[in-house]
Amino acid sequence: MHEETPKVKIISLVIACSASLLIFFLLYTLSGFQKSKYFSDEHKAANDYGELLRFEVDRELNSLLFISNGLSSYLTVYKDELDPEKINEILKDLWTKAEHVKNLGIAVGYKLTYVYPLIGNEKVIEKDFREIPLQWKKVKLAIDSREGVLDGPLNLIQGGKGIIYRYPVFIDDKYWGILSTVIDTDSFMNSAFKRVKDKRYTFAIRAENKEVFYGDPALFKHKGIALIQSHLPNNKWELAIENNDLKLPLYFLVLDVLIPILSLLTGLALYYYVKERFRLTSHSLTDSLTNLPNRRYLDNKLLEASSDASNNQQMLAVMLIDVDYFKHFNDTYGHHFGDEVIKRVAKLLQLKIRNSDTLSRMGGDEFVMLIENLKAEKDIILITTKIIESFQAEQVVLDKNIQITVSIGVAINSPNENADFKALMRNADEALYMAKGEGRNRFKFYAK
Ligand code: GH3
Ligand code: MG
Repeated sequence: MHEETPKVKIISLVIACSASLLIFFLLYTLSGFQKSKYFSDEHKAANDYGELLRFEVDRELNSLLFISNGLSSYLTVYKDELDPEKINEILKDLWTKAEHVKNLGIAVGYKLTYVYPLIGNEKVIEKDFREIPLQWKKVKLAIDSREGVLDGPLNLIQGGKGIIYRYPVFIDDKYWGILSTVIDTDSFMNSAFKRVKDKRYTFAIRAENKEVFYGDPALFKHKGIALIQSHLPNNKWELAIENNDLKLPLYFLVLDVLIPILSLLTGLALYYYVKERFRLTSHSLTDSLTNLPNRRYLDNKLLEASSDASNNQQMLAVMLIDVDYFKHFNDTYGHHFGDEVIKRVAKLLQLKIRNSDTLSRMGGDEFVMLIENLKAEKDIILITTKIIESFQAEQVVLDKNIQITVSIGVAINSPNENADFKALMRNADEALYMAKGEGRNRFKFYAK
């Protein structure tokens, strides 16, 4: 394993990309969740405001509806002594006290008999409701249902717009007539909402026939508006409320930009971090000159191998291989040349190992070959002979023909004794010393 192999790059890239994407989706989902919470809170605020408006409409209307109740009671109680003058007096009194009322009318049967004030309303006097198709429907509904009916806003016969409250009067269970309270739409609306005006909201109201009579009709087509229904006597109005503050706060926009940047930066940092980790781990166990396992790796491996050998009663061999007169290469051709010689030695030794063997560089010109599960001593003789032989041919290193030889010290752990890797290393070193002493370019077995 060496630094910056394509494999390491790909693994680092995959880890970094996955983490980057994960962070992106996580942050994106979180921010989306926050956004929808923000919108839902704002929408709820608009809804609450709508409820307040509806309450104000109901409140303002109730006081007007009671006029009819009172008048109806009067007519029922004094049914036998009704006189036009008294009725007009009562209408005047009620009209003076009431706010937003354009006029009050009483139809005896179906014809409007009394109207107060008369001035400006002369046109309607003596009108028969059955001959006013636009109004008859609601008048009939009031009579049939025996309940008050709110009609409008609608165009009035006498001109202008108004909301009309019709209240049927039944005396002795027989239809007697109808009371009309004509309400000035603008005055009513302005009064109803004067206490609850709020610049943060825009609203509009439409009647049952979908005609918008208050506010901007386009509001009903806007997205994200709150819709509230106001239930009136036999009528329904619909309120559309828009939250003017419903603009995404700046920090959401900043987040939209920051999230991809943050995810990318995390990915990038992770890429270099993972690559560095790979480099460090591979470095800590690998010799950087030859890419062979280093002494640290070997120490662990020896520990493992000697315990395996003891447990399974197997033979274990340690070969210490040292280049002969290596200093000479350094001294003659320089340190760099010496390095190339070490690399060549590593390569030649690598050709001689099996998959189950471990070749490592101890440092300097010294290598260790660990041979596990050795079947017989003669096998090791075969390997060492082959190694010595492989160095007999001249080598070309950096355009120089040189002769490299090695000396080998071998220590074997027999299957019936507990393997002690420290002792093995010591013995192999002793054997190597002997090989050197006997003239080099040879192998020596440790003998007790
Ligand atoms: P001997 O036959 O007794 O082994 O003689 P030698 O000259 O090989 O002596 P020895 O093994 O003791 O010397 C190893 C030398 O290798 C000592 C040191 O200067 C040199 N050396 C150690 N590490 C490196 C290295 O990484 N590169 C190079 N070029 N030289 C190194
Ligand atoms: Mg040497």
